[in-house]
Amino acid sequence: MTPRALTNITLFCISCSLFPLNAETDSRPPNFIVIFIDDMGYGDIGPFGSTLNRTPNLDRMAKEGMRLTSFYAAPVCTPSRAALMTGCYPKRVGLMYGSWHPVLMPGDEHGINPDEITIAEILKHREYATACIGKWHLGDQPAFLPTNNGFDTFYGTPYSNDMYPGNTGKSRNFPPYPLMRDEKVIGEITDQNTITKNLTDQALRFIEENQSNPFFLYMPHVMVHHPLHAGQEFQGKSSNGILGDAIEEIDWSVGEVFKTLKRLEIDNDTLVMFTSDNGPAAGIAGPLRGKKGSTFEGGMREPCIVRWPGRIGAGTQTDEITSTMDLLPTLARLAGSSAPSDRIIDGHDIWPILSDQLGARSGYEALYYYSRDNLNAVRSGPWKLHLKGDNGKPALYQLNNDIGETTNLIEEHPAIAERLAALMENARIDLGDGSDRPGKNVRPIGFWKNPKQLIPNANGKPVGRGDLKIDPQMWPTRHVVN
Ligand SMILES: [Ca+2]
Repeated sequence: MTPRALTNITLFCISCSLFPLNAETDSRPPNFIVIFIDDMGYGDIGPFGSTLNRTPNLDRMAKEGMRLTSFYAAPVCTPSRAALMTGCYPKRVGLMYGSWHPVLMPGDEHGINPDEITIAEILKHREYATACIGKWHLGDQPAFLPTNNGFDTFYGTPYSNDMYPGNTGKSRNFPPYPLMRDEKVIGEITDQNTITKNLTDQALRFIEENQSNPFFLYMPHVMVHHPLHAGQEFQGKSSNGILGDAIEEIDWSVGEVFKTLKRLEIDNDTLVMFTSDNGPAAGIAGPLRGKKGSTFEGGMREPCIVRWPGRIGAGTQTDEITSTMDLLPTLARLAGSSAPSDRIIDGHDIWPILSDQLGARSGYEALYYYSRDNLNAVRSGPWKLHLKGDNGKPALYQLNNDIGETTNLIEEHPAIAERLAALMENARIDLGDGSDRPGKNVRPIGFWKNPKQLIPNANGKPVGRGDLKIDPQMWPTRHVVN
């Protein structure tokens, strides 16, 4: 951690101590478990209407907790994880893109700026034990790894499971797929069939070891990103091919987490959130239009369930606009802390919504849909203006009546379209749009000089960069870490 980041944390922790703990956190602040699935769609699990995949543990979780039906992430992996960790739009923290690919690649010179304050850092300063068990994907150089960004421990993979030697598409020349503990490569993953089970075992062990102190377990599963795999007990068991097998194994994993919490009698002390990092790649978005990578709803609206017995009403749901960016301010508040006040945080404390307080409303006057560095759409209340709607032309959708974005109402409601267009202009000034509109409130991305792959390629050549041309102007400022 850099001295500047330490100072920032010290400053806001001094300020937290001026405030008494919330009633919610009276004696012991709650544990937090965030289960973040890769590439799972809005329609891929039972509580969100799937009849293809059997998800009994998630069905029960939804019956015992709250379903969030307008919960948003970013359209692809790296930006989505950046938003969750920092409480900010990926564009604000420079992570809307990898250096030469839509996401960070092995040995990328970019990563999360260590000066950003992550949710793990905030909880660490409230004496939480913190672990990241699964796929990180916010940079694989030393300063960018979880253990330098608020996590006591990291077990898992630094980036996506399709970045392995067998995937030769576009002459990528990927090195072996690393398995890491903290900052060390402890092996190469050659058999992805065991990955969900392995991560689950590690997570259960962490819960067990930290049962008597507050903990934050961030569990970004490697599945169900392609190549899809499932453990032997799940292979061929679903009616939906290998995707169904992999989803049913994820559901099993969720069930094991709850079993462990109950056995250790900390179920009532633990808030568990389950969601996905972007729309479906292989799965389905249910009633939504578009899939992974899209700024239609299917690319960014996620299935989301939050459960905390006795604190969050059983069988409740909300359609208020919420997002991965809300985790940081919400978990910080529940832990008796608060979001940093020395910088812009885009997320909102959604505890009033989760606890079903009368009249609790979304904090988003506008929610922005970025694809890479391009501002494509905005949502305000039920209305969404998509600049690249039908036939690539601007379209206005009323999502409460038309969740599938089928009917363009721009002719019927010009004043609403104009109001939303003005909101988009605010975002262009603040966050930017394309390389000619850099945005006045974007912060530097982390930059590591002369990055090294965690495992060199056997043929001695680096990872292939493909043919994507990216304008370096996209990052107006960089924080050189080394
Ligand atoms: Ca993903």
